[in-house]
Amino acid sequence: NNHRSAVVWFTGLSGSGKSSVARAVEARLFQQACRSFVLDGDNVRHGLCSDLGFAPAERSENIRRAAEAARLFSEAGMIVLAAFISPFRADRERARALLPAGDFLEVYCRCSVAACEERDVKGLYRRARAGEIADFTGISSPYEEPTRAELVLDTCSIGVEEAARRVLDLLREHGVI
Ligand code: GGZ
Repeated sequence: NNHRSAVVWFTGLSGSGKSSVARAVEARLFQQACRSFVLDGDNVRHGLCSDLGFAPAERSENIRRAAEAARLFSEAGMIVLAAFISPFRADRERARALLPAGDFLEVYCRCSVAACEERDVKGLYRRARAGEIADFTGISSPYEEPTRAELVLDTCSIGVEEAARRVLDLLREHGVI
């Protein structure tokens, strides 16, 4: 085997690039014959967590389930790329605690609300400002910045491919690949 298992946990605002970077990392890992799997709001909130909304307690439960799923995939030998806003520090710390020390790598996709809102790829910020979406992260629901992330990516200023390269460097530094 050419890699060990790990969970790369991407956190950041909606539109900060978490899923895009995770997908780019997945493509690079695939080229190197490493087995990885992306977990994100798109594939978790439609199934495993389809009963959950965005109130704080529901986000905590969403992250708890996502982290348990990440742990299972990692036990199956995969490099898990988990991309969730995961706005609460305590929830991320609980996710970290599920894994052996060194197997959970937190990556903060750091991009200001202003910049995410400026791009507003899906028009969600506009709808949140208009009061059409309640509890919207960065607008009407908090985001607690990481204090102990293994990597900070300034996704406002660096491109997706550069960000993915840095995540692969991180995986090398930690002996995952
Ligand atoms: C934040 C919301 C909300 C609210 C819907 N707040 O950019 P997107 O659209 O594609 O990704 C966001 C996704 C967030 O799901 P997560 O499971 O990552 O959130 S958490 O970790 O906080 O549980 C966004 C969309 O869902 N979305 N309503 N109110 N994002």
